[in-house]
Amino acid sequence: MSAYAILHLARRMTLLASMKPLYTVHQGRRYRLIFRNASDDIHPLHLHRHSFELASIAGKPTSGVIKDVVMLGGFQELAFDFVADNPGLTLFHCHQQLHMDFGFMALFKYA
Ligand SMILES: [Cu+2]
Repeated sequence: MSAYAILHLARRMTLLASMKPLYTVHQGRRYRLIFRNASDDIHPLHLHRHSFELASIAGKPTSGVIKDVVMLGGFQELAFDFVADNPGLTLFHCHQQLHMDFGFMALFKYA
């Protein structure tokens, strides 16, 4: 691992350690997250420690599609549902490192 990579990793770990939960979920409840991408960037959305069911993508309803990462295309909309069934801090984020560096991430906590 290069010195740059080590510094970058240390910076990310410091950032994650300093994050405060943005959303509170209740164990056993089902939540819908709805996204509208107002840019032409692609966002690989990832929810840690949980799977989610894709509810719609690009205006098309879906069911039975279980994932933990989904690509939100440029100027696209999507929605997914997840059940809060794994207590603990849970990170949601875009998988593009630059987008994370600009803050495209949120921490969920259980009540
Ligand atoms: Cu992104």
